[in-house]
Amino acid sequence: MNDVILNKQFGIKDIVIFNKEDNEELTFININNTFGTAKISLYGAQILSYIPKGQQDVLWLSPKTAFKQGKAIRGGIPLCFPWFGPHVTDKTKPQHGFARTSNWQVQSINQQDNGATKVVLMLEQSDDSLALWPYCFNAIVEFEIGDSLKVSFIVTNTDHQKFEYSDALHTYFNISNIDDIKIDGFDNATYYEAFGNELLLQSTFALHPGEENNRRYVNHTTETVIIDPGFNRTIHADKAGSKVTVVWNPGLVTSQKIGDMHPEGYKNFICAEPANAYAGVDMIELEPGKSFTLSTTIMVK
Ligand code: TA6
Repeated sequence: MNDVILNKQFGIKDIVIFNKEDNEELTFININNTFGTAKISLYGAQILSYIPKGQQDVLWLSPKTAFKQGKAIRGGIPLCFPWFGPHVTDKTKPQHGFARTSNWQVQSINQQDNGATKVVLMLEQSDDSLALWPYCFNAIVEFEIGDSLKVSFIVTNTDHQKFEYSDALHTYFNISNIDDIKIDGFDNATYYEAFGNELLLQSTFALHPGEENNRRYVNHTTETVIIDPGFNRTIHADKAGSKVTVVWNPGLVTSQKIGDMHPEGYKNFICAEPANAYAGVDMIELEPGKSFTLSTTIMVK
């Protein structure tokens, strides 16, 4: 994508700048407004950084991520669509769907009256997507960069038949140390362990230090709160249009198997993911012409 043309069409002087940095393959939108800075990749429609003024980054990005077409970017908020995790019947299809490895178009970028910046990106079916998922769709991601970060993912069925899909905002939160944080918002919540089938109940939230934590909380429609004394902050991640929250941290053993992060990288993030993602239980069903929105609003206090 040509960043010179994008800057002419959508750039906003001193606030919104497109560049390729030293990367030939991907194009990024850099935002610098009164509330802070942010960086969004057109590849994947993925926000990689959101730094409210005076803060550490709210999002974690792996220093080892490849930034290459065909490979998902490790960090920020990858978008999982139209399925979550491995494809249910065909394991050769890409994990977490194709949205995060597609090139999205810019639809609009505007400054809001309150000084926030709104970026709207779009994706529709292509020969590649139809080969993986045989439906016509229109997908929009709206990012609002202000005193909070709001991300909305809107899918419209533009086909003549109904379809089902899963989605998730696979958010990597930047934390000071996995051993020191606390997570609120899951007391007495029911969950499935990873891809297991047994529904379990937890009284209070406890991460297992150093081990992989991978839980899918079902019927969970409320906010996730990350209390981080090391960064002297609490992150509130509210959501709408989602009945599942996935909480994931790979721990040391799994991290060592993930090529695009440092083995110790797991210490510095926790994924808390608003989702609609449980095959047969929690899918979104859309009739032709209908739309559905999944969104999250992230605020640091
Ligand atoms: O959200 C948890 C999860 O589904 C885990 O099972 C783990 O595989 C993670 O996502 C990351 O997936 P990725 O394909 O990005 O390596």
